[in-house]
Amino acid sequence: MLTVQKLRVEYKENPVGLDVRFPRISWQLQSEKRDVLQQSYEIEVSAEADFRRRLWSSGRVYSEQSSHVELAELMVRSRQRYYYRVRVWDMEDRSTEWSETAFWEMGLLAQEEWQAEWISAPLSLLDVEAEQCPLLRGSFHTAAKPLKARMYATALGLYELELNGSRVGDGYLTPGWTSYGQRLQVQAYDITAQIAAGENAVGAWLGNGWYKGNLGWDNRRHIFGSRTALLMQIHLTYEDGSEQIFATGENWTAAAGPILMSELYHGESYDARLELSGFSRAGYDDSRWSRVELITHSKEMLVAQANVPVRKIEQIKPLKLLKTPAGETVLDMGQNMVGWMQFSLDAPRGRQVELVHFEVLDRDGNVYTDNLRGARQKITYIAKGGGPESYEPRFTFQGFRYVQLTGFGEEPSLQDFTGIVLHSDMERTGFFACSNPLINQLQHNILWGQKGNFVDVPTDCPQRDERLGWTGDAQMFIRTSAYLMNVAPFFTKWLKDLSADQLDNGGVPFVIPNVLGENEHSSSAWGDAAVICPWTIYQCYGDKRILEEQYPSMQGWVEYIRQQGQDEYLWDTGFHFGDWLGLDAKPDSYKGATDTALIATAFYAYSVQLLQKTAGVLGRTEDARQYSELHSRIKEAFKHEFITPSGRLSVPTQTACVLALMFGLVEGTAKERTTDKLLKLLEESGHHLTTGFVGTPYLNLVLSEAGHTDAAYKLLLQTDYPSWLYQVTQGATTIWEHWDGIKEDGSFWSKDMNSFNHYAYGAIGDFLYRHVAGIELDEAYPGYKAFVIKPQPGGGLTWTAAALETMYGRICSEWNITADQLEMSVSVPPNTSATLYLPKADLPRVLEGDVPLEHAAGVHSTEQLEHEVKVILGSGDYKFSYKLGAQ
Ligand code: RAM
Repeated sequence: MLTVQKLRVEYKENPVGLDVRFPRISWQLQSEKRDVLQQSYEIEVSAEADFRRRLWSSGRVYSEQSSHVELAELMVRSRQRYYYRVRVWDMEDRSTEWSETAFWEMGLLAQEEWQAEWISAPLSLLDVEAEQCPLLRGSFHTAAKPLKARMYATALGLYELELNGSRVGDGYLTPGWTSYGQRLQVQAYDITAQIAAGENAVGAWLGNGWYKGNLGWDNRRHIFGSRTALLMQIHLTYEDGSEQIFATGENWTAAAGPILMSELYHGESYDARLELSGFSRAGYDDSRWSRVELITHSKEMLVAQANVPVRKIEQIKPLKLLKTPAGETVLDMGQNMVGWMQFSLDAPRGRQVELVHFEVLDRDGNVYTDNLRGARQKITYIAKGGGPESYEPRFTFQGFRYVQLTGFGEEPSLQDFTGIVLHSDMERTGFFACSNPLINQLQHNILWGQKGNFVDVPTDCPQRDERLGWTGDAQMFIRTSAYLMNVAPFFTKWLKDLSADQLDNGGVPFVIPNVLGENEHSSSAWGDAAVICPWTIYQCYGDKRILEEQYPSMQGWVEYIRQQGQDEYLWDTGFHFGDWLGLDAKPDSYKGATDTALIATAFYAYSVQLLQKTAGVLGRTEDARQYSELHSRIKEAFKHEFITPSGRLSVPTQTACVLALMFGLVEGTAKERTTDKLLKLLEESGHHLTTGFVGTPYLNLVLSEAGHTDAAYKLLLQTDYPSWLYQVTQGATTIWEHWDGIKEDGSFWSKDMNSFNHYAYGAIGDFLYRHVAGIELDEAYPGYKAFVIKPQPGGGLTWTAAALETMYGRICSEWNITADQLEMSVSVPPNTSATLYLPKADLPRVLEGDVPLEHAAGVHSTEQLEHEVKVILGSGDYKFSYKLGAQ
């Protein structure tokens, strides 16, 4: 039975509040059968769930497309809900039933629809010096219970809303972080169930967040603005079709709340004695509250939330309570996590407790907070007394494994503490395990690096006074991140901010949103995020729209580079971070030894190549032609500048070799010599890497692509410094910023740049999925419409099991070696096909189930290659087995 499943609009299940004018629909097929392809589809859209009246129908469309089908003919209306369903036909012309009905709902599409005004608490109410946070309140009357009620809200700063005493929505750190001057997100909430007939009340908490709070390492604040404010509007629709709007305005009231201080880096101070309980309930007496002030602030930059919300994703209970040699009381969460602590206590009124969050104990086992630099990561809570009470913060988050407790008494109970993990609620898509437990821990650490640093924007780290959207780090990790989770909405949003913050001359700020100022922009390998990120999302999700939307930004970046030097084809000017934190750096420098002109020119070539491909995909033939020519010239210039006439790469570092190979800048003899040089350099360093941020992500890939998988495994499996597994053997639960964050003698690399949760080196995840498990894209069929499975067993691994949830469904690749026998399980989702390479296989000896390979259903073709058998597969679940050949 063929069925249509998992209906999505703009990657989301039944979203409310979209502002995408031409929403795109995706679905998946499910079938027990093999070799299933979609021959045609039909989509129906209706304003009613029972499809009594159709608003639009696609008719039967003969196409295999089942993701991102754009509804280009539907004229969407503000606040309208659209129900839709899909059916498809297979190649035998059999149709499915209609899918279950799904829906999406538009948000407020026009600025004129906003009746709400920006409201703010009078500053005189607050201890401004201390950054006290205000509460706001408004109430309204409804004659009857509405049929439908929606709330649209945003803030300057962060907000949390309550309606009639309960929280609105389950998103945190709303409205999220964008380039606030140009883009400010609005969240939409279905509040129908929360609205009562009669009196209703709305309460709001406001916090500083990214808008107004501390950002960056030099203690800057008020970067986007100096005053928090709320904008909120409720639309009520009654049974008779009439409507009522209730919005923020002058009749709202304000008061100082119990939050005495709240900062992303520093934590929160909360005096529970100042709670105004019941303030968001009807009938609350706010006669002692003050009138709000109306703020003049534009509404032009309002946009709907594009990303998935930050939510509470999981809970962690502390592993143990430690008493440090210095006498400190410390909780060990067992995992370097990002979020906050929830705790309860039974204490007399006025008792103050404190929690200081930090990542590692020092070599003596004491509290260590130096690497947090200026970030205090501290929660202060003053009890109201009178029975057990509990608390968790609102407008901050911490990066930590340990929590130092003060004021909880000698023996606090572990029961009273829970770690709440917060991050953007991205669907988990990738799963990887193998026979080596250290690699599995590495994979775990990569995943947790992503969790902790995908809190609405891709950050470098989540703990110190930084946590910024470093473009380089994002670019290095994006491919790995797209294996682990669905990151398409996440990067769609962030790239819009990148475009928004890009300079007029095409330069790309070091961090997005840009909080470092006008002059901090355009390092090679960092700015290239403008091109690499959209291209990667396109490849991994088949999302052509992101290329359309980012094209001016991608092109802007390339054209910027073009203007930089004397020579249009070489980038040998300006500031670059270089191979950041490379181990071949000079003492006291963060910049690895690789010539920055080589790095810059190599990335220039790569970005131009991707831009050329993008132009091709978008049908911009003339651009494609021009960029292809530019690419050849850059390649020529690279050769002229960095390769000697006899084919030797003139910059003898691991990273230089890696980039030249990865970006196809060396050919023939030069390619051979560069590969040999890389192997030699590795040998000289005892099969250890010296690469930094720029070289590391590609190191293992180029080795295995050049046929030296054994060398790649050797690097992967090293357990002494410097290596991925060194940190694992040191007990890491996330990826470190430095190869030697903690040295063998237990001392630290440094105190000012030593994050223990920095995902950049986690880019090795790419190698695990792509080469160890072998799940690889077919560039010509983006989104895994067709893909490759080419596992490369080695490194003493006896089995690997990996899976990837794609737009079409789940791809699986599992291999298992026992004695001289290899077994492989492979899943190919319906409506896709795969090219499988069975390593060391002898065609006549390969079975699928108990049938000879060539006779198995779903197998389209087979071919014996020198070291492997190549199989073209239609959809289905397969089990291959064979005796390993001698090759
Ligand atoms: C550090 C960041 C980041 C890196 C830049 C260059 O401050 O942590 O990881 O990209 O520097």
